[in-house]
Amino acid sequence: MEDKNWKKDTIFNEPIDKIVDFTFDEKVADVFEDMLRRSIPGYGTIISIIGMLTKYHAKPNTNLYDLGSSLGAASLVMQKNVSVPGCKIIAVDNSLPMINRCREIIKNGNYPTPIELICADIMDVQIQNASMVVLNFTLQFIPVELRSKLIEKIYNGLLPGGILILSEKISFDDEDLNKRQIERYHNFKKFHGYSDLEISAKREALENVLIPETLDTHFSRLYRARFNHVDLWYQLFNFASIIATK
Ligand code: GEK
Repeated sequence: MEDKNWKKDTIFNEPIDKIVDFTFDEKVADVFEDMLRRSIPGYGTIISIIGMLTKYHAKPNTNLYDLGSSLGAASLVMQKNVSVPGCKIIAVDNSLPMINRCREIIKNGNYPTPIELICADIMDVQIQNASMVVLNFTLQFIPVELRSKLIEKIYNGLLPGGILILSEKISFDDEDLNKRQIERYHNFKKFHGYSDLEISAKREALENVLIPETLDTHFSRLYRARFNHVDLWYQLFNFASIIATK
């Protein structure tokens, strides 16, 4: 784990009478770097591989999308690694606190590829002329019945040979395996300083908001959308990332 001075996530540290559904508000945006690194196994690795993939897949004069961009970690690593001219990074999030903090974070970067920030629902954003699209732990927050529509829109907006990087929290059909992976994941969180109380409160708050699906469901949806290759490149416990190529 990197040793940075991020503000510590203590959002679920106190007993709360009634847990309300998780939202991406000001309080969350304020501690989000710390939260992601202590809550997503391998988050730092995934971000750095998004950078590596950018180097070899970004095509000149195309758009690179970061959908559900939060504080712009994926956008920034793409910006640093684009090695061709005429690209634009389009970062979209529907949380204004996230977009506002992201604007502060990206403002000092001195790179030739611009980042355009858009505060909008990713369901409403047009995808066009894209050589790369990143959905890094965002699809899981989209209502299940809208997910195929979004994946099809991304497919249509990608150029031939373009890639979608899809990272998700996943579930398993095998109940025992599912339980074991969740237990390992909770131990991961404990290992990184979250208490049992924080872990169970966060779990409850996310229950109606973050809906994980199995890898099979993701693969079928991506093939149905006509992606040529769907490759699992990363899995750690119940977190996974896929590269789908048009
Ligand atoms: C990262 N990708 O650091 N439209 C736009 N944004 C949305 C929507 C929507 N319909 N639903 C949720 N979001 C980032 C991490 S976090 C993952 C992504 C997590 C946004 C939401 O506001 C939040 O910023 C982001 O998706 C999910 O690489 O919190 O587990």
